[in-house]
Amino acid sequence: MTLTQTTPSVGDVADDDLRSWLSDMLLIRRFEEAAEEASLRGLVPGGIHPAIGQEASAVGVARALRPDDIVTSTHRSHHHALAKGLDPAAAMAELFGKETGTIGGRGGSMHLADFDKGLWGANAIVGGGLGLAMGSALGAKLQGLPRVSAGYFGDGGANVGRVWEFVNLASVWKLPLIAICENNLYAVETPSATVTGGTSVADRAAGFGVASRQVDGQDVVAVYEATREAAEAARAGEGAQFIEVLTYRYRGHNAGEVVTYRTDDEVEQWRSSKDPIERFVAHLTDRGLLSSEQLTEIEKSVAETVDHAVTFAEESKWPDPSSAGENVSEWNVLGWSANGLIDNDGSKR
Ligand SMILES: Cc1ncc(C[n+]2csc(CCOP(=O)(O)OP(=O)(O)O)c2C)c(N)n1
Ligand SMILES: [Mg+2]
Repeated sequence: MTLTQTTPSVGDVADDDLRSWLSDMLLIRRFEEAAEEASLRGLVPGGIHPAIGQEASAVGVARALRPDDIVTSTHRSHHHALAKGLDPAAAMAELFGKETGTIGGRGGSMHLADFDKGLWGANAIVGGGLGLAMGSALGAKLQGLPRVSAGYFGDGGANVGRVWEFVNLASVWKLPLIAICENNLYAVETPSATVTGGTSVADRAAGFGVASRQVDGQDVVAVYEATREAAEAARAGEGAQFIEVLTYRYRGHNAGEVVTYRTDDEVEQWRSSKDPIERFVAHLTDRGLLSSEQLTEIEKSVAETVDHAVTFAEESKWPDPSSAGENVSEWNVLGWSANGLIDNDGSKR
């Protein structure tokens, strides 16, 4: 297990691309703020889990992957989705449950997906998304496809058994899987330190025989470098990879949560000393790659995109209730029995 803490160089990334990383992180922050406001106004059925503070974890990973690589996400999904290239207006409309959403308003915040963009779904089952990524990695290996699959889960996910079943088999079968633990220190109101044995999640993963790294998740460049190294190894047939991303969510578990389990000082400490956007702005500015005019331009463009996304979502129509059964199952079955499938008319298959 290696710890990447300092900001390494990204010499081979074009200056424009680096500025677009910043643009993506700002887009995520403004999108989340707007989604949170909409949620508190009652416009988002089911509520949301904002990822404000975790922007670098999404952008550093997505930018180190190829567009046709696969990402699977968690209940806290908006940052992963936007970083993977989902259209912000369609993503916002999905949160609002509208027919113009990425999956027609049927899934909402915890089921954002766009197969064309390589987002094989957010997943509300803690630890479940990693299983989808593992299946995608197995498929790629069986079909001889060059893609890698990255599956996110949280520090809470790191304490459920299924996560380690996925990591173990991906290790044994040498699958092109990158398992990414987004350790934001809390699972709802439970501090990770009070329920997590061992020295670190990354060390725990190393015990399964996968190459494992722990990275400063508030440093987009460090996240990018760790993911690039993992993706190269996985693509080269070296087998499953693991990254523990050390990060922090500024908001409560879900929008509107009354936070009683940590202090305002703790949040302020992270925000004032480690904010991923402020750090990257400083990094680009110090290297002479970002002027204040360019930053203003990026902020303006992001604000327009998010304003448009909210207006689009609000003005879009609800899905037609009569279409509720479409795309649900090609078998149109009512359920399973011990003897096989049961059709809607009650007959067995
Ligand atoms: C199998 C399962 N158990 C419990 C829950 C309820 N639940 C939703 S989010 C969550 C905590 C997840 O914490 P973590 O994995 O650290 O992710 P974070 O919310 O910090 O991003 C829990 C227990 C669930 N969705 N699925
Ligand atoms: Mg957590």
